[in-house]
Amino acid sequence: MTLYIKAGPDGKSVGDCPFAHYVRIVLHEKGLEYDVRPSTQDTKPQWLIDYYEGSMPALRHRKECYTESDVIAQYLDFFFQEPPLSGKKKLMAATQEAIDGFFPAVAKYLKHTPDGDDDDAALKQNLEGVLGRIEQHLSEKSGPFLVGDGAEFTLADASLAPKLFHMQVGLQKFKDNAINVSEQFPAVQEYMTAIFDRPSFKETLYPEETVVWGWSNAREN
Ligand SMILES: N[C@@H](CCC(=O)N[C@@H](CS)C(=O)NCC(=O)O)C(=O)O
Repeated sequence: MTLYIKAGPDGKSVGDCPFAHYVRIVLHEKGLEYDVRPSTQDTKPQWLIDYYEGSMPALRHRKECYTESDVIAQYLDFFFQEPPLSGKKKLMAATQEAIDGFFPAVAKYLKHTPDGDDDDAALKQNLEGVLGRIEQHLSEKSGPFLVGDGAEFTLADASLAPKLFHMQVGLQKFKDNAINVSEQFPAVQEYMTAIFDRPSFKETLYPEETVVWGWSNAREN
């Protein structure tokens, strides 16, 4: 299997894409071997541009290629069943509802400049609203994870963890920690501490500077 993902600042290292990180966590959880090919606009393969609009992450497996992180993750979970990472449909849907809109809220807030103006305050409030929903959802669990009673790690955790990491780095670097996650959202903080320590997360992680590089570029545009 070969995974094409956004490259970092040198054009060769693993880039700052939380969707690619999600897929890599799934590959790692399942103990699968794969080649990772960080790619730029100039180095991504022509077939990927011609047939898949250059979309990344893109997973090539045998003759097939899949794009969209959720599609890739579900394909991997279907094709390589151990350990199963899809919770019960109804429970997954309840979690999805709780985390819905999280990354768009993070992205809008981190991208916004100037930091601290009125629009910035509204975007911060919007993110706090979503975090409140996740806080409530996590508070109802007895186990550490997102779905059902929180006992099992699922695709929802693999997806959310990289996005929380972007939020943590971005809040610190660009927003002077205007949201104090540990005080305002203690269950989210506890979740972040636990999930960031999971081997599949740590072993597929890229440096914080890469996250800062990515958002700095986004903030210039
Ligand atoms: N909805 C897509 C989003 C993927 C995405 O936004 N990828 C970006 C980085 S986060 C990317 O690879 N950009 C570089 C490129 O397309 O060349 C997914 O879930 O896979």
